[in-house]
Amino acid sequence: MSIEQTLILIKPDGYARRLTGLTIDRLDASGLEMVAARMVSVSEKHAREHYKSLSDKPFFENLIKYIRGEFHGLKNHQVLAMVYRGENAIKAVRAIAGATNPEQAAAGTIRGSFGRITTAGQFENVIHASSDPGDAEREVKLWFKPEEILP
Ligand code: IDP
Ligand code: MG
Repeated sequence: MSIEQTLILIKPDGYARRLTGLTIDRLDASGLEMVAARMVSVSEKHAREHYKSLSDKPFFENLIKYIRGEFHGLKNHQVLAMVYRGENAIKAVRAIAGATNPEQAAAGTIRGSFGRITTAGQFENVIHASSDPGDAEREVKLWFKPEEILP
């Protein structure tokens, strides 16, 4: 067991469909602790940096549009970014989120209950959650300054 921090984003579909409260409720019920939260207007550069490991994927350009709210009419490009901390937080939050592909995500997970694949093939899956300790460290640093995170 180790105490970890993990980055969570409420993606534009989650924001637009008013799933922010429900998502936080599920995260809080896990017993993990919210240690940072901030509404972020996601720039093109920031989006590309966040998803840089996927830049060679065929869905990359649409992924950048998706995370910047361009498919949901979000003119402020807003995303709620949060850091949760606790024992095995990375895996725990991934379990609450469910599989990447909403059609394969287990019933009762956030993505299984509320995700969808659009007719254009975009996975809209409500929430981002860091996938491993390396990603979590990089992503927490990308979205938050150290002083914005509770000690
Ligand atoms: P993750 O969000 O579960 O960690 P990643 O493989 O890191 O999944 O992909 C990042 C995001 O890119 C996904 O959450 C989803 O929105 C989108 N995505 C991933 N794979 C596909 C795909 O095959 N088609 C369309 N969109 C995808
Ligand atoms: Mg990922």
